[in-house]
Amino acid sequence: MSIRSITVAALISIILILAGLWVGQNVNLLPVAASANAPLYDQLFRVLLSVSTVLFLTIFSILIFSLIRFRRQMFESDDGLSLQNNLGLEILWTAIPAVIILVIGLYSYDIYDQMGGMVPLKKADNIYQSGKQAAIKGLETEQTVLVEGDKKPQDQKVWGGIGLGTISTENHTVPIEVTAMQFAFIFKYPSQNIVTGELHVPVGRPVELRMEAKDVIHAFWVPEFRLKQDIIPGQLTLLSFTPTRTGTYPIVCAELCGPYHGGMRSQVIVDEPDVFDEWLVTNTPSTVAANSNLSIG
Ligand SMILES: [Cu+2]
Repeated sequence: MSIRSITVAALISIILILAGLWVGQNVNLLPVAASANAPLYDQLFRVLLSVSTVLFLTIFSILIFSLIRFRRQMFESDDGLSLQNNLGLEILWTAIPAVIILVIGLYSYDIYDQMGGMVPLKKADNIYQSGKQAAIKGLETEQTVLVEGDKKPQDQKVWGGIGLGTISTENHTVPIEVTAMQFAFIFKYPSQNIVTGELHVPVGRPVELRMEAKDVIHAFWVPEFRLKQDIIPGQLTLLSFTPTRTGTYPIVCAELCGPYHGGMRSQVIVDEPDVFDEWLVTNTPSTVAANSNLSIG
């Protein structure tokens, strides 16, 4: 190889990598990010998009260049050169994808781990249960706490389970029980005894979903939260998130669960904490409200 062709190859590589980085940073294919978990996911997505862009441009440039440069010339009828075996080239085109896949695999694992995906379900459920107890207790003792002033209980829990990795421990969690069935999601606020078809959550406060299915496998997916978790009959699953942006976002069933799967949708309404508290109070059944009409925060 001549110095000239090495220089040209190096220049083209630099341009391709810069183009990949530019696309990764500037092309946004994702919906708005509305949970504390989202930036982690988006970071991974940007890296994947950059790598894919470089590969796409490289492969298609070589393909199109070869189609034009090595095309059959007019009046040319004999076979092309018989070229076989280039060990160096074969090692190169095996090694490069192997390294790329290894790096992407390790990086994805790291992101999944940071999201709390590697924490065993049992441990995550213990966390949910203590959060639920705290919420119910909070309901009973809210008045006492108010009298005592701003003595905020310190939360020292260890977080786990999908989504839990990005949850802050400063606030009380909002425990919610989710039941999935053909073809609806039902949300229950255990401390308030509210049952509803659409999910209401406060912005900035950690939410924990404890999910079970009545019939077949479903999946709870909110694209704006960048989180998805299966809901399985007879097998409890958990999902945690902290909403960071008020608004109404779609909840989509992401597991083919029957003929009306495509219609299995709901919405999550992320409210300011005071609006959410008001919603809780307004919707608490009268028997519970008689005991206390205060929020689970
Ligand atoms: Cu479903």
